[in-house]
Amino acid sequence: MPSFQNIKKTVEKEGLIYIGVTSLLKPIEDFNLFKEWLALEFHGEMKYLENNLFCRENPAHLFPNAKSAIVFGLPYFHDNNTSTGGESKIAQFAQMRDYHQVLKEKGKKVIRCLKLDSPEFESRVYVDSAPILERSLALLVSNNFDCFIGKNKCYYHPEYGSFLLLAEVITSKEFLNNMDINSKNNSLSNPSSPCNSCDLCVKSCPMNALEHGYLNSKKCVSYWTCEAKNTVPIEYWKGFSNFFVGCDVCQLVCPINKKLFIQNRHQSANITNKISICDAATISKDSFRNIFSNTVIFRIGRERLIRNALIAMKVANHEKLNEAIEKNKNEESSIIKETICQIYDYSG
Ligand code: B12
Ligand code: SF4
Ligand code: SF4
Repeated sequence: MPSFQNIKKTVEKEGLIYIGVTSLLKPIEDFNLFKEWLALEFHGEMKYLENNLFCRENPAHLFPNAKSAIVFGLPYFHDNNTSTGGESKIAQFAQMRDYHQVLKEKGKKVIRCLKLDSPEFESRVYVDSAPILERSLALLVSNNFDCFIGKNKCYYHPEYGSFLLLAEVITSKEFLNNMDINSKNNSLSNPSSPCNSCDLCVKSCPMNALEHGYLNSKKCVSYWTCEAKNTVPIEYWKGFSNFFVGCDVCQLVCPINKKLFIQNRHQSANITNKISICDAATISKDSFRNIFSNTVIFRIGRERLIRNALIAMKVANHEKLNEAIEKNKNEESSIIKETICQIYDYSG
């Protein structure tokens, strides 16, 4: 039987952070928060989030006999230039090898470790796209840590802050459940929560997207730059002044993260795509493939990268904007064409 120590060792050998393990006997209590968020329509066009709610309520429904979850994280803070002033940037999760690939590969090694002693059990690794409330699951297994959900809605680990990408192995193996979310002391109402005397993230969000205790995706720069499939309504453009792929503002301003940045830098060897907005706005198909094929930006696609970069250039009154528009004149993409039309309508 694999001991917790063996699993933890395998996770750590892969450069990951072991967060914990839990049995899936009970539904996830935060599911109510998720339902409220959907009811407020804060998910915007991400309609897929309405599907498979029964799995979000309890990952035990992901496959027959799923019994336990092992949760781990990939620390990824690497940019000590935390200033968000100056030229618009790419958020840190998009500056490294696609974390879905990294965590899937490493998760499979955790499964191999499980299989060594218990080959009869079925185990699957999930990152991001499955119907799992990953932050809630991480919080649920973090019973012994001083972990919490910040007002910026991110999951915080005491040593790595919020710059930690999450993944989980769900397995039919049963572990003894010693986790009880009700007995925990990590909610925002906890008198010792670091967020009680702070609301820097809420105040610093360029679009006031953190509202009613939730994140309203329809206002969030990360949503518009990474998820929006078509053109971006002009009213949301001003948020592109700090980031044009993803957004790290509400994490970078956080004093807890700032304290940890001094000690920890990760993933520096994997940075593949430092690129200026101007180069992004005029990128060729070949360069796009060469530079981004292993990053999350490849999922976003060239058209939307150009869309975002043109918007960021317009908002910044960039001196090379006309040059970039000229270079895109013959682009067939309707998103790029329509964005250029919007640029002429934009008055700031
Ligand atoms: C949809 C989505 C988005 C949307 C919506 C984000 C949001 N806050 O909901 C958009 C596109 C805006 C987005 C942006 C980002 N995302 Co995103 N996203 C997701 C996804 C796919 C689902 C999230 C979801 O269910 N949202 C619904 C709302 C209701 O959930 P929530 O706000 O996270 O709150 C949940 C818990 O935190 C808890 N909760 C909330 N408040 C409170 C309060 C208390 C007191 C307690 C106890 C619990 C609690 O209950 C809720 C229900 O589970 C997850 C992957 C996954 N499958 O979980 C990644 C995920 C949340 N994203 C992630 C990342 C890295 C980002 C970005 C940093 C990327 C970037 N740099 O641009 C930003 C951060 C924005 C932010 N401040 O949250 C990571 C977060 C890691 C972490 N340490 O928290 C995840 C987990 C992906 C991963 N596998 O690592 N994302
Ligand atoms: S900035 Fe302040 S309120 Fe926001 S998550 Fe960090 S400590 Fe909490
Ligand atoms: S990711 Fe950016 S836009 Fe979204 S809530 Fe945080 S600061 Fe606001």
